[in-house]
Amino acid sequence: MELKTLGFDQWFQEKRIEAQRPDCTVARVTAVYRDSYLVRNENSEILAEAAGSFVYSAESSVDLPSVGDWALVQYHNAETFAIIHGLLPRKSFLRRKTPGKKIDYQMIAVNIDSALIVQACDSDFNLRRLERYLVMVNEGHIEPILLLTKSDLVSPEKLEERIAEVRQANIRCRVLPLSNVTGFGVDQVRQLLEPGRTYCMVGSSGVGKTTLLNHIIGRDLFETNTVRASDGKGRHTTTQRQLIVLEHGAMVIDTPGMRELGNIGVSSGLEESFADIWNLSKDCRFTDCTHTQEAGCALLKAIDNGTLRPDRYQSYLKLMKESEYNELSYVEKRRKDKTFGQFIKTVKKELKKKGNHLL
Ligand SMILES: Nc1nc2c(ncn2[C@@H]2O[C@H](COP(=O)(O)OP(=O)(O)OP(=O)(O)O)[C@@H](O)[C@H]2O)c(=O)[nH]1
Ligand SMILES: [Mg+2]
Ligand SMILES: [Zn+2]
Repeated sequence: MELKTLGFDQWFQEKRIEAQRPDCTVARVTAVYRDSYLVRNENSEILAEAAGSFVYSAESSVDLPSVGDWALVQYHNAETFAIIHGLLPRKSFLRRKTPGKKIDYQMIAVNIDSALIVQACDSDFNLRRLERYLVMVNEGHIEPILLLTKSDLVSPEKLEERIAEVRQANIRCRVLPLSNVTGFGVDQVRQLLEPGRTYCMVGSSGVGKTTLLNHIIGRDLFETNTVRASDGKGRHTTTQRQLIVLEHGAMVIDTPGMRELGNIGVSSGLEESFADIWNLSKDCRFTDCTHTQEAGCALLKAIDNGTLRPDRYQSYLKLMKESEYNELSYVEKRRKDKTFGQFIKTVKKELKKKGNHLL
């Protein structure tokens, strides 16, 4: 196998030269464990550890190796073990904000060409969640593809309806319906995966990501999430992100289902995901229009005359608000949080005065 087959193209070749580490070779990170990694090159896939100096120079966890990274490594012990000394710049990334107040990101995977956003056609289907995924994917400079699984659980009419809903929301990515039970659509997914390109599956737990991957591989390589009859709880749910190379050369990263995406903290992805609204807003009278009450707001006007759907407008505003908060500087955030803290204090005081001793 050549490095090219693993996605090492001209772009990475240049970055490798710029890195000026002739003492290292390159290998792709295929899995991340607590203190170690799996790295793969043209010959093997072996365990690796990060060099202390490299770990200490990292400013945050985002700078440490992620699944999909191209690492600068040195091989030891007859090439059975490797040390990672650095990373090549990333071409694209999938990240999400970690839950909690602190503005911190968690890398899901990097150097992805296309994201396979997986939603089931049954009750899991949710346009708002889909929009969030699209923002995340667009922000990371990745092509989105929507896979609608479990088509066997809905009528053909319902399936058509789902796809129509996606189109009505102005989502223009490729949409592929499929069923892991009947096999419908699985071949189309297989054909879509091109050799040398990296795909990352994202979506809620239980939508059938791992089942699809097993289906594509042609055997049950990975354990899937079966629901126990006794307590209704799932098991064998994916806990690890892993990059696997398919027989015909495409690479797929399976990820554990995400419970929630958290705040998105971006606006670049918003601009692309809501291109229709973005373009409309250029016609607002005021450049700092908040699109909520201003006279001459093009969005409000579009809702009035029926060219903009109110639910799409609402989710845009909601995501916009989250991203604006995230783009405040640290000091501004502290101030906002402090004001909120003071507000809580005042409320507590008031309640105390009224004789509520629970506080
Ligand atoms: N009816 C139906 N069931 C499916 C389909 N695809 C997967 N399932 C079932 O859904 C359950 C969950 O599938 P998984 O592949 O483990 O889901 P996952 O997305 O990998 O879940 P996490 O690893 O938790 O993120 C399993 O019981 C599958 O058999 C489908 O197309 N139709
Ligand atoms: Mg899984
Ligand atoms: Zn406006």
